[in-house]
Amino acid sequence: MTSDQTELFAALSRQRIETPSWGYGNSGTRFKTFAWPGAARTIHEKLDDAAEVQRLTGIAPSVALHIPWDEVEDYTALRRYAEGLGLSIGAINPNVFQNDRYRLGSVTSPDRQTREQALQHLLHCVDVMRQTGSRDLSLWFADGTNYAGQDDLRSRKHRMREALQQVHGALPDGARMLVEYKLFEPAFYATDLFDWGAAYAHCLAVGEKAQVLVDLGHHAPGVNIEQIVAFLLDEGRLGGFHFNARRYADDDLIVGSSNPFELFCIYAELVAAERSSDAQTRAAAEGVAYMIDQSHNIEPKVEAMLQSVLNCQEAYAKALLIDRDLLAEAQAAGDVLGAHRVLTDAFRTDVRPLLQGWREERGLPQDPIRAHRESGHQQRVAELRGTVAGGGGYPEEPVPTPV
Ligand code: LRH
Ligand code: MN
Ligand code: MN
Repeated sequence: MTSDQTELFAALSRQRIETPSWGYGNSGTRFKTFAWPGAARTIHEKLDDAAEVQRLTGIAPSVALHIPWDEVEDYTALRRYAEGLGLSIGAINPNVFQNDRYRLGSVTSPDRQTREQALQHLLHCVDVMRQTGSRDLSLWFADGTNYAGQDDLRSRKHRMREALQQVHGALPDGARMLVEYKLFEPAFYATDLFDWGAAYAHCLAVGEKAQVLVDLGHHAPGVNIEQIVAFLLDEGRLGGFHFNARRYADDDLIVGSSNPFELFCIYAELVAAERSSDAQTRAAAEGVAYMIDQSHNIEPKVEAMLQSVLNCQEAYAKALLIDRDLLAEAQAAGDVLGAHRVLTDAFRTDVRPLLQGWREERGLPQDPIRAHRESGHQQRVAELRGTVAGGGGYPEEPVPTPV
C-alpha cells in the first residue's frame, strides 16, 4: 500500500456518522403513516437496528435519542444496553414541540409558565446527558409566529436568549449545546431561530459551549450550505450536522440522494479544515458531530439508514481525493475553470473500489447493502416485531417505552 493510501484508509477509519433513533421507527406525513413490517417500536429495538448498521458499516457507533420519544426510567441501564451492542448514546434531542401548551411557542412563548415548563424539560435532558454519557444537547425549537403582529419579535428574541443562557449554565464540563436553525415550519410567518446568523449570534452571546447545528434540510432553495459550513468552521462555531436531503420543504430524504454534489462540497470544506495548517481550525473540524436526521416514510428503515451512512462515506472519500496543491495553484493563478475541474475530477472519481478495499482490510462486508439483504435481519425483525402502526419517528404522543 502506498503512503497516500495508508493515509486515506486512516482518514476513512476515523469517519463517524451518528444515526437517529427516530429513523428506525415508523413515521409519516400528516397524510399517512405506513406501517413497515418489523419497524422498531421501542428504543431497545431502535438500538438493535442501529447495531446492525454499525456491524455492516463500521462507522456508525453512536445513536441520537429524542426525549420523550425515547424516554426510559433508567438511563444508565439504557447506556449499558447500548454498550452491550457496541454502541454509545449520542446527542440528546429535547422535544419542546409536542405539547398542547406550546401552541404559541415553548421557550419564546408569551406565557411565563409555558416557558418554565420548556426550560425544565431542557434541564431534564441535560440530566439525561449526564446519565448516558452524551456530549451534545441538540436544540431545535418549533417556536415562531404565524401572523404579523401576533407577538413582539424582539421580546421573543430576548426570551430565546434567556433560555439558551440558562441551559448553557447547566451544561457539565466537556458538554456542548448545538443550536439548530430552520427557515420555516411549523411557524410560517416568523421562526425564532430562522437562519445560521441568528443561531450564531445567540451562540456567541451565551458562551463557548454553544455551537451551531446545520441541518441540510433547513434552508431556502439556492442557499450555499458549504459556504455557511466554511464560515462557521473558521469561526470555530460549527457544532455539527443533521444530514438529510430535501426536494421542496421537508427534510427527511436520504442524504446525498438528490444532492450528491452539495454533500461532496460540504465534505470538501471539512477536509480542507481537517488539513489546515492552523491548529484551531483543525480542532474545530475534529469537534464536528456528523449526525443523520431522517425519518423514513416509505423505505425499509435499516436499509435506508445503511444507504445514508454509505452516501456520507462516499462523499468523504471523494473529498479526500481532491488534489489540494493543484487546487491552490489554480486558485492563485485565477484559473476559474481549472480550479473547478480539480474539484469535479475528485467528485467524478468512482470510489467504490477504494471503499471495497478499505472494507476488506477492516473485515467488513464489501457491499453492506447486499450483506444486509442476505442477512435475514429484515425477515427476522418482521417476524419478531410484526407490523405495527405508530411507535416510530414522529409519534403524535410520546410513546411509553417498556423497560
Ligand atoms: C426539525 C428537526 C429537528 C428535530 C427533528 C426530528 O425539523 O430537524 O432536528 O429534532 O427534525
Ligand atoms: Mn434536524
Ligand atoms: Mn428538520
